[in-house]
Amino acid sequence: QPDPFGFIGLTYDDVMLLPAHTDVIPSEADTASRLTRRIRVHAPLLSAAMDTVTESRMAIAMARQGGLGVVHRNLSIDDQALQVDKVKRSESGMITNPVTTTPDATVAEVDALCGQFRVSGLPVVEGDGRLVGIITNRDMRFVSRFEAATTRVRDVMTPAPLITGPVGISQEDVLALFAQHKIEKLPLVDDEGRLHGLITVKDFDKSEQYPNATKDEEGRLRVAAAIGFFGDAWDRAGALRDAGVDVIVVDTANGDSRGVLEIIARLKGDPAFAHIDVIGGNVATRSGAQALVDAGADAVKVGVGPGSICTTRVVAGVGVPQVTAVYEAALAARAAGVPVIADGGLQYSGDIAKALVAGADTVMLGSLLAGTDESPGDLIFVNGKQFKSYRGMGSLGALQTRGTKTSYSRDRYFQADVPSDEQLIAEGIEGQVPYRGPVGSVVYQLLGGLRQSMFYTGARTIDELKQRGTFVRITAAGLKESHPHDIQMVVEAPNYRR
Ligand code: RVP
Repeated sequence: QPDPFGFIGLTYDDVMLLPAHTDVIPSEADTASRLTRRIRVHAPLLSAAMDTVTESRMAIAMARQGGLGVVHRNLSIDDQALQVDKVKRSESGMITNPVTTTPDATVAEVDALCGQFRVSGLPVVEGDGRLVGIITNRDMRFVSRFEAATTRVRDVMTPAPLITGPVGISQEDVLALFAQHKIEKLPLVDDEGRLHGLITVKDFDKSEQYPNATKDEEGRLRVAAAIGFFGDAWDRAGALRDAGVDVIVVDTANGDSRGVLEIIARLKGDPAFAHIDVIGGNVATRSGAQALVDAGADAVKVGVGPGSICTTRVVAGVGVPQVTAVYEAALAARAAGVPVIADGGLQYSGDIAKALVAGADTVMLGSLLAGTDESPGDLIFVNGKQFKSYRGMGSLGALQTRGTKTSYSRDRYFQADVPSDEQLIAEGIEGQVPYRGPVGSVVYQLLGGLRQSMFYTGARTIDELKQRGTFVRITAAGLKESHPHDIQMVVEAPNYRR
């Protein structure tokens, strides 16, 4: 590089979007965008693969809102696959592989399964898969907790013959059966009476409630999950595939490295993974993005050091301010038709449009979502105010072995070989963020902010925003002017916190 200091890195607070002539009002703006080569989303938002951000509850909420959740990998393979499974079963046109019970199971066991999968009842099948009854809340209501451990399903279930439908039944016929028989669950059976699926009234209601949800061809919510490249990563990918994952994210702090590129190429070359899109990351340069594209990635994730909990830029002195990183990466990715994900560093809704204009197609959020009801972890009370824990996956807490579980975030920072906890080099911190209520209202504000950006720049679609959007660089004085100033805030705004 002839003049290393001529190349300036800019981030969100260094730039603003220029207003432009507009014929669009915010409510007309369409926020749909490309997530990967094959998948589109109505909301260009992903929840981060972090153990204080995304497990099944967050992934379900994000997909319902039109975005996508990436289940973190600081879990055993089985636990992570279970999280994916929960999302795939949560809401669908038809549940193809419903959780079932047997006549000999106890009511207590059914109760536990219902809690685990957040369902209100289970079909009852014999060993050969024949449907012999159904057990729901209604059947269990009068079994006391004391009796539940000894009461058998066969004694309280609603026994066959039940109202059932044939495999391949139409939506209209399903609705007619629900209405005619006042039932809430319709098991689908074949000619021999074997269970092949289940349709619930709740899922029909949800489809109306969340028309923009991110769904697969079968009407199930989509979900992504993170893997590494080291140790049992290949087994993890297989288990996630078997659980029905839609997208695998090869999730590391330095995507332009041999192990990462190899596992992406291997996944893309294996017919058993042909239906799954693979996201690679993270990178922060044009050549890094090119390497991921060449390895076959279906989307490139960008961000080295912008995260609110990240200390990579101070510990290692490495990184690129995020707007420049996204811009540079997009130069390589766009030419190949590969979408870009801007990961980390977003503080306000306005940063979403800045990321998209810089070259991203979607953004990934950690701190903005960590304070919601759907993130893992309990509320913390400090001086009467409510918070939730949020920590970097490179923080000591996340890197250290927890209980009997190995910490998988070590290989995210290429420290899988470090023999003891004392020798770990952290690249993140642990903290807490203000409680923000349900994800639905946070996403509403974020998308609302994005629609305002689209109105100000005259963009009806995200494509138009990316084409029309232009930046102006600002100074520290400009940034100060941008925020509320010379006033003491007395009322909290839903979309602004200092
Ligand atoms: P933020 O939204 O600014 O909180 O950033 C979230 C992102 O930060 C994650 O998606 C991930 O890329 C990155 N991260 C996670 N852990 C760490 C770390 O410990 N350094 N960084």
